[in-house]
Amino acid sequence: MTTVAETDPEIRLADYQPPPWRVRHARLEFDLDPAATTVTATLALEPDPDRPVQPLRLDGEELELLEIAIDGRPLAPGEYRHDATGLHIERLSGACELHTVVRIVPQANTRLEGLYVSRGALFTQCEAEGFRRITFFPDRPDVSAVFDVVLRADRARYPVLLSNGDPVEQGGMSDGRHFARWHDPHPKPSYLFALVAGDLQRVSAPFTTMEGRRVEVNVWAEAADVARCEYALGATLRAMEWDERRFGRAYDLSVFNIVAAQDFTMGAMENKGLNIFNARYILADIDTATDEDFLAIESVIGHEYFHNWSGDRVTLRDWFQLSLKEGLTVFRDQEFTADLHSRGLKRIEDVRVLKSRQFVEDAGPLSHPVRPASYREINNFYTATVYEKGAELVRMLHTLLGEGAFRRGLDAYFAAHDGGAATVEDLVAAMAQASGRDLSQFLRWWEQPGTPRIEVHEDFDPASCSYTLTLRQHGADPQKPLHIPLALAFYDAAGQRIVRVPETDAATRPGLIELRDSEHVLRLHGLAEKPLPAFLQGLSAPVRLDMAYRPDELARLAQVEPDPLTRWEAMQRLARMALLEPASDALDALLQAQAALLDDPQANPAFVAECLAIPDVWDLSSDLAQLDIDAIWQAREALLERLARNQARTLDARYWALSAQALEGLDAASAAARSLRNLCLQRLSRLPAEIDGARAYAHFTGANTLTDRIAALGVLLHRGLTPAPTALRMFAQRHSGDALTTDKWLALLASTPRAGALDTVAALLAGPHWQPTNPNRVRAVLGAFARNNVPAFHRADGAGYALLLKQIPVLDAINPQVAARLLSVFEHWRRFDPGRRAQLSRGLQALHPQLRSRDSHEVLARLLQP
Ligand code: B3K
Ligand code: ZN
Repeated sequence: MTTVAETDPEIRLADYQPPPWRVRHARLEFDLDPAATTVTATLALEPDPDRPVQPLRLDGEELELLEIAIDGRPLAPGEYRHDATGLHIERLSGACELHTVVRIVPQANTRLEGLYVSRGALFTQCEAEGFRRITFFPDRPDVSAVFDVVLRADRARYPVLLSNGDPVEQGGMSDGRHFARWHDPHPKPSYLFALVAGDLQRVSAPFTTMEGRRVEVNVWAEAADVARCEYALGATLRAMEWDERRFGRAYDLSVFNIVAAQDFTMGAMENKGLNIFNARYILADIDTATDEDFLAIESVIGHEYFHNWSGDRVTLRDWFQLSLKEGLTVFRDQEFTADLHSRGLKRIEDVRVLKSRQFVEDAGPLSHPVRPASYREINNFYTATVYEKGAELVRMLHTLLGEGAFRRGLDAYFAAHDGGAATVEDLVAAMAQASGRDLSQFLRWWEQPGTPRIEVHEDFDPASCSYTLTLRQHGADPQKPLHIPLALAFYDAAGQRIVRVPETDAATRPGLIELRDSEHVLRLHGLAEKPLPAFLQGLSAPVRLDMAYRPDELARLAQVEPDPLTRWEAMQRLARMALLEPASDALDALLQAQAALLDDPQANPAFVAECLAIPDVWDLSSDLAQLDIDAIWQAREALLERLARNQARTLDARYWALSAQALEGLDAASAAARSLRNLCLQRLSRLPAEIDGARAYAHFTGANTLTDRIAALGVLLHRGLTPAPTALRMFAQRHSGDALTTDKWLALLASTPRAGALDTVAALLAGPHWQPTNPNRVRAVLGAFARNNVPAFHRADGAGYALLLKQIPVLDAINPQVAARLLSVFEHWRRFDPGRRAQLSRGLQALHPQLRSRDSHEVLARLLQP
């Protein structure tokens, strides 16, 4: 069977053509109704003045065309063509005004792209190509227009009517409905358009920008949820203040609206002046959000707000440049969190995510450059590579240039492209200009897929007291080595830093050298003994370090390095060696190093918890050619048990010592105490002495935060302890009626790695909580099952795979983005053992005729490519 998706063309960066037609102004009128909304569009169109006038082609999907006129004259059927992808008008002589009226059906829109209904309210999601499901338009990021919008709707059902820009007018209508008029003075591409209509309430605060503009900041949600919006409102004000202070960027409208939607495919969306969020990144209080949730909310709020400049004021020439806004904005949100909280901990968290998601993505069939050269469905490229690796590329620029020149470069980039659509080259050119540096080789980072490897060889000659380091880089293209900022330090036997610049290098700044060639040799003289080298402090480049450290060297590094990330990395490497090279001395070194940290009352408990954590199965897998899932899982479980036995007394002592602080409140010190105390709880629960579950149950009932309640419930369920069913019942009752906290216990259940897990998941899918149209719910049940429940999902008989494979076509028909995302959990399959490989080969092939969307077809094709 040939589907539309299979015949869809590949879109190539090399084929980019500027738009033949621009839209100077767009006037949109919406008569809102969930069953039939009419959209009246009046577009002031202008042909590209530098080319002969081309035929007009406007994107449009699932639109019922009711009227069409040019300059007031209705078009006869022969004067235009309307097909499944849009509208074509062949003969136009020049600038004109196009009038169209279309009808759409928001309540039938389960894709959550375009205009849709969530719990009775109307929302839009237009990035990347959702606007074409609202009206006919050149739906591409390099066509920007000034928008005027009128919303008309029933006043009782939709008392709140929001769109982009500034509110102009609002009032009643003779037919009992009401209207609101919005004007956005900043030209924007269609993907940044938004509207919201619903029975919503808000929390609100004033903000005065550094330019003296008074802004009303509103966070909107359903009445029952509005009390949980205060934290998000505070986070918004912090983000606005920080972007002024750190990057000199001020807000540019009279209102800034943020709205929570319970049905939302991604995390949030940066529509100009009207950010729409997945409710999980807005709603929070001590009872319904964990410490992690609070940090994530602040970070996503910051991210979307920072897009106002890096994305909205300066947007993208084409979707290949996606990382130009996403990588830059992730870098900006990472810095926001680092400036407001702990820089060291934030870097550890970001590098953990980079390695466990992006390095893994790069190791499989979904690997692609930060700027892909081609795609079939752009929604498939909102990936860890575009976001997280993209942010690392911006971070490297910051490292190479330093804060001053980086800031000058960014200011120049915003000034030069304000109101326009830019490319990666534009950003790099601004940075080169501001710093006077040649960054042409650096551009290769956006082109080459894969995680580069730096292979290190040491040679110490005691006779001449000289030490030679040979660094070889192995990237995607041996002919085109990368420009790599490499932080490094050397330590002597006493743990003192050797402050000498290698003779062969003019370091950019102390401790930083730049690799530009495939091979780079460094020499140090006058050393009585071989120094201990440390590399990539702060992860100065997103590369793998291929260096044969001995376990005792890693343990020393974990002690002497001042950089928290490098200390954490040394501990992680040690754990990895203990798991994958059991014959080495790594286990003893790990036991000692962990014991020393656990016993150190001076160390920040949150840092200790990060260092004590053991890499998960996928972390461990990313550079293994073959994945023996059972063996890795068992080795990891055995190691955790060994650590628990070895640390039993200290774990118990710290558990009690941290209790008072952990039960204090939501401040950083209490959250840090909770993170280590919960690790102690998890580890202790592996001991035979804890088999009655008394400690975990007391932890659960004595908890005053969701963080502790969830941690204890997780332990009870995952260890299968006697009080588990009681605790689960209590938790579900306490939070019944709240979708986000329900997602949390469902995800815990689906992740529980115990016998019967598959029946549990099957029962969830058949039960009252299953809502395949709600992306959060799908992720809570199926996402958690596939990603976290290693023994059940990867059952040797293939039953776990079969369960997911059966759901994917169902989900694909509902929401292609959600289905395609879930499909990517199979990205490792070719490295599995022959039995699992055979099952998946059959299972994935069989999926082919059942899929409808371009999204899922593209992911499936890449998974199956030889
Ligand atoms: N730009 C949006 C993501 C849109 C996803 C479209 N499939 C959120 C963000 O990165 O800020
Ligand atoms: Zn973003």
